[in-house]
Amino acid sequence: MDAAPTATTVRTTCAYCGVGCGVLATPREDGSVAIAGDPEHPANFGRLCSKGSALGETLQLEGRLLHPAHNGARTDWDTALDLVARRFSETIAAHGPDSVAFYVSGQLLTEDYYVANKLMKGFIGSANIDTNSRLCMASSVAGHRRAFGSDTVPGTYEDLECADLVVIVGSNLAWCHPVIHQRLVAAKARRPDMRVVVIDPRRTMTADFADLHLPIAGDGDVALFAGLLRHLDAVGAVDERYVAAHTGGLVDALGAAEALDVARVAADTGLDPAAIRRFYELFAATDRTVTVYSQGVNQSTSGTDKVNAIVNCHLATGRIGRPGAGPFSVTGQPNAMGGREVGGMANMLAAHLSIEDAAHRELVRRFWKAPAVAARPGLKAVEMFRAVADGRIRAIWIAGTNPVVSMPDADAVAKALSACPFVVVSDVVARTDTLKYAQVALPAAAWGEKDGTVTNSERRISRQRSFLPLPGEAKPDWWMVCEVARRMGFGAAFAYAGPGEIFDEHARLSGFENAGTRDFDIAGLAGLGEAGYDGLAPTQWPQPAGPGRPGPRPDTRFFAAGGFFHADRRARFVPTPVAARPKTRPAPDACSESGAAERQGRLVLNTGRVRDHWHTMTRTGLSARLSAHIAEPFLEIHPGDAARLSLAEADLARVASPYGDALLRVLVSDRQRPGTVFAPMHWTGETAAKGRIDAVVAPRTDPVSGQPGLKATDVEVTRFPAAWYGFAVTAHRPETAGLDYFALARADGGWRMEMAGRAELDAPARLLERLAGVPAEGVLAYHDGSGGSHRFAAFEGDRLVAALYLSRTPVAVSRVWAAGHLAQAHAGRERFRLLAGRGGADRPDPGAIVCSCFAVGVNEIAAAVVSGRATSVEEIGRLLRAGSNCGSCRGEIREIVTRVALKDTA
Ligand SMILES: Nc1nc2c(c(=O)[nH]1)N[C@H]1C(S)=C(S)[C@@H](COP(=O)(O)OP(=O)(O)OC[C@H]3O[C@@H](n4cnc5c(=O)[nH]c(N)nc54)[C@H](O)[C@@H]3O)O[C@H]1N2
Ligand SMILES: Nc1nc2c(c(=O)[nH]1)N[C@H]1C(S)=C(S)[C@@H](COP(=O)(O)OP(=O)(O)OC[C@H]3O[C@@H](n4cnc5c(=O)[nH]c(N)nc54)[C@H](O)[C@@H]3O)O[C@H]1N2
Ligand code: SF4
Ligand SMILES: [Mo]
Repeated sequence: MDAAPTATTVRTTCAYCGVGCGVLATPREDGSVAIAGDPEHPANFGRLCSKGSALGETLQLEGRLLHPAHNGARTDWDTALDLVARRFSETIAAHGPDSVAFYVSGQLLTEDYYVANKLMKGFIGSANIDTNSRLCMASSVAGHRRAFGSDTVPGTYEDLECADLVVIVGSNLAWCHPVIHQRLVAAKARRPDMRVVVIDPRRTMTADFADLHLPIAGDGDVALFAGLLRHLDAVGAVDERYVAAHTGGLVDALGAAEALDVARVAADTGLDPAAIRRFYELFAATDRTVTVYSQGVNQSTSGTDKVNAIVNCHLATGRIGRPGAGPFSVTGQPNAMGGREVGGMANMLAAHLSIEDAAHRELVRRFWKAPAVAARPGLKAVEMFRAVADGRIRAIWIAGTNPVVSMPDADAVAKALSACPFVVVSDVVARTDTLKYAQVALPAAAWGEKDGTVTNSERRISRQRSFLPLPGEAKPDWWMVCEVARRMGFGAAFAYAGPGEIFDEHARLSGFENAGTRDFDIAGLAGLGEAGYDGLAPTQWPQPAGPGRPGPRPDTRFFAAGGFFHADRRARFVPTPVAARPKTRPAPDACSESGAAERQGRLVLNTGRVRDHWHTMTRTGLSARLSAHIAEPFLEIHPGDAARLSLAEADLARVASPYGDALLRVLVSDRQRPGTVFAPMHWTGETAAKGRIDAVVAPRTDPVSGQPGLKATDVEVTRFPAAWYGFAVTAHRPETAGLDYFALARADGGWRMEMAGRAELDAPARLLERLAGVPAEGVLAYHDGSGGSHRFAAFEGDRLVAALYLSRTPVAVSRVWAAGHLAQAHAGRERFRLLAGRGGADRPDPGAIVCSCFAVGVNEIAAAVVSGRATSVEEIGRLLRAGSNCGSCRGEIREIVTRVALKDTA
């Protein structure tokens, strides 16, 4: 927000999503760091979203893991590394190489990932290395490989800007890839003829901006796109020349789609036939079409078929690899792509080589001078943790991921780890749900401290550079892996002086005996030397060795003129069978069996993300600003379903499946499809009593990719019968033990917490003492005995230490207003206002925060519209600044402005 580059400014890349925005980080003398978008980075040209702009607020050392530990006691690096090496070696000696495993992450840097994969596949001789990318990108990888013969993303971000039609499938771009979304919004403003179609069961913020929203029944995508293929053929939109020259298998794919006329597609997708027709006609008529997709496609038991159903339509029309045309899988994590490049998944080999191919294995073995390369694929994430549970895997090292929160059937993952003979976890924070099960905890260098490369969704390799010293005894992940490798007797192959040398080897391997046979070739980036690596500018691959290297190439796209990576250089159409049953049941019918089931509370659980939190919140949870947008885990439910289940707004609901249960705040919303509910994936055992939604999610996987279907679990939803509800703000982290329900978040100057209990509170005043450690005596109190309402405020000098609001119904106090008091001094009168639970006319309640950059709330925006001072998003920006920095909230502001304006005229 406030950072003009200075001599100490470091160019780096955002820690969060796969957009891979360039960041300028400027450490200041007071220890803080100013953050700004890098105007020269081709992913963002200076833009940042709310999470990126708040990076500076997540760099504090409080809560960091700073020393190695063994069974909870501090130890030194030598002891810890010796122990890890010894236990892994002993386990391998006794039970074979497949008895050990690594579970890593798309948040590791390419260099970390490369050495972990090399150690497991080349030197331990097992392929039991898998990653959270299995939960994220595996279906896209599998779909690409089936169609293209390689895991290639053909296009670039620019394609979205020059397309005439952008189809967004199962992707909440506005919240999850905000800078790509902003580029798209800007392009549509320049070229209003551009059309945007969003296919998502929920009406998301992304759908709000679309010309056409198709609220598809969950997992209806295969039918929708197979039906589209049939339509393209029927109306003569197939590019016969491209199909004949560069592909194979169209006839079979059309055969599989034969029955899918619009009526049948409507039945399978729950969509209006007229809307389906409109989409099909638009697609058929628009040459420059890009189809963007992410987790609504990948995280499904038919995920790989969904990918191929989409890709089929682009191959049939020859719309691939040309400006403004192509299928585009956008990646989630900052280095999801780098992980794929180094082959860090159980069914891949390094450098986009294939583990099933004996010649490829031999090539890698020679290049690495490895004793043996794993001869068959290893266990994929879900299967890997099952193997931990049943004792096939007896030692596991988890790095850069929090599976006790993020894996489906997460309670089973916790149980497996608690029974595993040896668990190593490297992380940057000291308290995570997974670290609880670690015998050995290894402190990793965090963003801003570590150094290496990441690859974004459009194949662009960028440097993450350090601008802070390593705190405590933290070390980069690549160093830990190499030290363990050395102690296991493989020192010669892991003797790197730094990440630059690892990158160099990775680049050389990509070009080794390649000669155009593999898509991933960055041999042109080998031999950069230390200075060249340090200064490496963002570079898209491929970058083969040769004249003029490295640098921008005339065409950074793939496949416009064929050249696929199957042996015959042709692409394959993959016939996609229609999913057996859409996951969203038809609207309840009083006479049918399913109607009866729904009345009993059975719904389909969809899960995903919110705008301002990142995954398990170990970093975004540190920022009060980001936590203010959504501070509590919730269950979004359609008004019809809510009424049927007697759930009111702000009630608490229990969501249960045969795997486990969660307790969430009810959010009634017509954005939700009837018959389905949505919950965020972010809350953990650290931040909520029962907010880990993956405890509920079924571990069913796609048969090809092994990716779990995280967006479709049959659940039962019931009202949690709370006897009391509470809200507290506290200056210190409150005690949460013994609470049936809590959700804890940072606030400016302290914490804020929602609470509820099943049993009556017999001594409300004691609760404040338990939570905040303040003696009940000397606390300001207000009781309305008949209504069961109690309010307390405790001060130290003129500072508020804790305020607590209790009620028999969900507490109505303004959260933002109450939390705002932690950072203020309080004179006498102000103290009583705290008990009243609302501000005077001089301090109106801003309402829930919409713009996190400038902390502007919904009430302030609405008031500006009502008073006539603003009638558009732009005017709100000029008046209140809201939406004028990162722009992530502009969709929400637009909605508020429209809603209030409509009410005003009604
Ligand atoms: N704010 C924020 N941004 C992030 C992240 C984050 O944690 N927070 N994480 C990053 C990561 S790792 C990832 S993978 C990406 C994920 O980015 P997205 O894929 O955009 O995010 P999700 O919210 O998981 O899911 C996207 C949408 O899929 C829809 N969906 C569910 N089922 C179906 C279906 O059957 N068909 C269709 N068509 N749609 C369906 C959901 O309703 C949801 O709106 O975001 C990245 N960016
Ligand atoms: N129900 C449901 N579940 C989901 C999803 C969903 O949509 N729905 N999405 C899935 C997807 S797409 C993803 S990507 C996963 C994400 O899930 P996770 O990967 O489990 O989530 P994170 O919170 O990103 O975990 C990263 C961990 O690594 C630590 N860390 C950060 N930087 C470093 C580092 O440099 N080194 C080391 N060693 N550690 C570091 C962090 O503190 C944190 O504990 O969740 C998956 N789970
Ligand atoms: S879009 Fe936001 S989270 Fe993603 S890389 Fe850019 S600034 Fe970071
Ligand atoms: Mo992801």
